[in-house]
Amino acid sequence: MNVSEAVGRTLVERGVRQVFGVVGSGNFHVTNAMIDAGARFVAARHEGGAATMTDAYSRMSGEVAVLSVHQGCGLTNAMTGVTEAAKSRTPMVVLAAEATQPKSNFYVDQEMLARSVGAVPIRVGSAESAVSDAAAAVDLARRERRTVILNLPIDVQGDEVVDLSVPAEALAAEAPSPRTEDLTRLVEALAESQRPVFVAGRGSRGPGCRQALEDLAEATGALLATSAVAKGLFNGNEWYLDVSGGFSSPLAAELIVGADLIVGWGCALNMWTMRHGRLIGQGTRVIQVDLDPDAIGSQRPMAEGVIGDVRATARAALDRIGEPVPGYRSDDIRRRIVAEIRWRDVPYEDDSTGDRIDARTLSIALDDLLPDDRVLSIDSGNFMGYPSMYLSVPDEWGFCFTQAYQSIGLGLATAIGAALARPDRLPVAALGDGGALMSIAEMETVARLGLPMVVVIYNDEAYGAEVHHFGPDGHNLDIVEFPPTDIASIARGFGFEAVTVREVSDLSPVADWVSGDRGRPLLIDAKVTSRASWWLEEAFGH
Ligand SMILES: Cc1ncc(C[n+]2csc(CCOP(=O)(O)OP(=O)(O)O)c2C)c(N)n1
Repeated sequence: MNVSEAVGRTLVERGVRQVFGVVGSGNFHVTNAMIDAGARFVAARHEGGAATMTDAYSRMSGEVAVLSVHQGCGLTNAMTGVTEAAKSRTPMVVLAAEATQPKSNFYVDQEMLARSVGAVPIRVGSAESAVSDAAAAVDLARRERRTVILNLPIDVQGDEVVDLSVPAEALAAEAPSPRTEDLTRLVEALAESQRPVFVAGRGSRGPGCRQALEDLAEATGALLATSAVAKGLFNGNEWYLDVSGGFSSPLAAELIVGADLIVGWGCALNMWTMRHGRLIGQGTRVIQVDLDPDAIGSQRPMAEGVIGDVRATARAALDRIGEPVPGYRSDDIRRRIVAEIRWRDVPYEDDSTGDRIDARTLSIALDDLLPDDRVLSIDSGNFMGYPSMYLSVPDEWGFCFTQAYQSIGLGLATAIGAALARPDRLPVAALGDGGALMSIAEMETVARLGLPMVVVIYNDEAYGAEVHHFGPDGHNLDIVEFPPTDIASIARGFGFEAVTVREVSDLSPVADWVSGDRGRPLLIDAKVTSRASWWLEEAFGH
């Protein structure tokens, strides 16, 4: 067996079941070796798409997936998606063929590329180390939640591997228990607080975290919220305020600002989640519980830290808490949450024109039409809050938010990866026309895979975020506005069913599609009215 075959086989033996990629000469054999060993391969039409599919699949399945790319240009094409994954600490492996001779056309310094975006480079050094290098890439990704780039030099790929025995897996160290003094500080703060709010982030998506946090919140009278990436985590809990941040409904924002203690659980409490700090009231104490010491205070300098695993820390705190107290929970607040917490219950002035539909009205209508058991993926842009706020999701595995790099164009590939990770749910992709056209090649992938996906385009025929950023200052907007594009016709060309929507009544084919066999994906080209969204206004200039 040669190095390519041994590396492919080892990755699968280490637990990889899903590979995405674009195949060229340098990754042909290794990809086939993975398929021969039992992995499923999905060909994307652009490495950027493949990278984000791998990221979304890993996030929504909890497995380490692999992205397979050609040397040099295959990897550079993938780098935006790889950067998003690395910033999000997505455990995945980028299997990159590598030209090591600088005179090769395909040569770039792939190790430096990896480091520049926060991914971890590993190189398959020789035939002797090939198996252990491949195993180490999966172990590191899983153990430390890192995006690993496994470089596979062309000049070692054909060498004979003699010893195929795979080393034992280096297991993750036990999650650290919080230090006694930190735990005491947390417990005392909870005991002193009259109005605690828990904000759960990415680090709370793990097994048992929800229950541990709900139990502690119950005992301390805390209200519950999440960052956007953990949206849905506390669904069904009557004290869940939904997302903290730009997407917070007015009631959620009011109650978070009114807290006297905010505890971030595996949550950086960044500018989005805390609206640049405006969701933190005067004198509110802020505590962050996080495995990563570097996360403490990185976004909120005044935050106190507890280094520890979310579940273990919440459980340990509960053991020390005395009698349950009502805290922030009252009948009045319960009634208000029922009546006001959902965005669709917040009154708004519908600015639909008959020719164009208000994005809020569109989103509410879709929320009613589409089955609840869905996995929703969101691209970036001015529109992004509407699907995030008005379309409900069943739980934290029903919302895939690849926004750590704030790149447009990742939403469609996100939806493909999420769809494959959660085949039991209806995949929904919500995109702007700009992000959709940037990534449109992957519509072929959706159709080829026969995914029963709904793709919704919030089409304002512009880079709306830029229009609303620069428009108010009177700048010439020609460079960010576009003539109409008939995206429904383009989608039909790829094999979608498609509908153009200008008013709610145009959505009736969506109901037919939902009740039909969903044999082909559905694209909704919604011509929306456009207004500056407050969640982006907050970010302008950053
Ligand atoms: C890769 C990338 N290029 C450029 C930008 C800057 N940018 C942010 S939003 C946006 C416009 C997005 O347009 P669209 O997808 O139509 O959504 P809209 O803002 O109109 O709702 C652009 C160009 C970016 N974030 N990412």
